Amino acid sequence: MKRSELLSRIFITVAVLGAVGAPLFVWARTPLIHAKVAEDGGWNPDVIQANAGEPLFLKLTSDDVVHGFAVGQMDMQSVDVLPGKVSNVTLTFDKPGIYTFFCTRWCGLNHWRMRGTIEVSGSPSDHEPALSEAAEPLYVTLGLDIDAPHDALVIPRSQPSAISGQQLAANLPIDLSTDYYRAYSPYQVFDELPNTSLTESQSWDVVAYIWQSNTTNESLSDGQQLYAQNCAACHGENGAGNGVFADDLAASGESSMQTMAGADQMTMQTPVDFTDPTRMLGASPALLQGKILRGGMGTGMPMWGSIFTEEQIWDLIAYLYSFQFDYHRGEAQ
Ligand code: HEC
Ligand SMILES: [Cu+2]
Repeated sequence: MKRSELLSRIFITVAVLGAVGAPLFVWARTPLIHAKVAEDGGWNPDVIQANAGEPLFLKLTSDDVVHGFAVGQMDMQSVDVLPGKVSNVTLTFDKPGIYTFFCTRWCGLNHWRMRGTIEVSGSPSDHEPALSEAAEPLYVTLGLDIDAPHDALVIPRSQPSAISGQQLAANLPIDLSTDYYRAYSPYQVFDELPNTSLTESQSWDVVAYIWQSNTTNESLSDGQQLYAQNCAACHGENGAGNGVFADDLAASGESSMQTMAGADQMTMQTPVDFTDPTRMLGASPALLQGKILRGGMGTGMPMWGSIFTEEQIWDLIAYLYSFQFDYHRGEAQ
């Protein structure tokens, strides 16, 4: 056998071994990610590197209670992370960017703080825009101060009915467009309705109809699901601000929550009561979107901008208004 032949044979063997071995090697090298409740440190490690277009292998285990794992703004099934077991996850990211991974099980008062990031480096060849280069949020475009009080000065005496509003609106020059709906609070719309012979309660019915026109059944039920999973523990199953964690949240005081930069001036608050018409009818969809995207910056309201897609946030908002308006979904449609 000629020397060069031998060399190339060895080379091929190594290459073949390499092809088979590399994934195994990567697998064995994949560090175990440990989950613990936020008070004990949350995810460790909490920053993970990946490359766009290449599979990322993750191994997850819990050191205390049952947690869950999902990545924000990605269409993925959440994975249970159990004590004493290892869950395997393989993810592939199309777009470079900073992704947020988060716990999906209510593991305690600070559950929502269990977040980490996946830094996905991109190949410049694909012309996909990187993640989180989303357009400027609407509240910024509109110049809204989302921290200012926004009480409605007039509230309806009974729950406004979209169905009766629909009949009343038939001959009115009203704007049903999404742009209009998103930019104004129900109270502002009520206040600006064209001067007619409508009574106050009829005017509110027309407002309810405008809101219903911008709400689909699908959006409502998606919003309801997201709400039950992510918001009810603080804001309450029925939106009344009395979730199982509401009292603990207030009692937990400032120290544990105020870790975000710039949060010093803010104080802990009780979760907003979405059934309160003064507050909710004075809030535009744009304002609610801003709050949900950005969070309260130290008030106890988490930020969700890196978790939900824009559509999911609009679904949540549609659902929040359903605590105010009578849509009579089943009967009307
Ligand atoms: C850990 C508790 C907690 C969770 C979970 C939580 N919130 Fe809140 N939320 C609060 C607190 C406290 C406030 C009041 C302080 C503030 O407005 O910043 C608040 C305020 C808000 C407001 C502001 C309303 C207004 O009139 O200004 C909106 C909107 C809101 N939450 C939506 C949500 C949605 C949607 C979810 C789920 C995706 C959610 N919240 C989950 C605690 C929570
Ligand atoms: Cu958890």
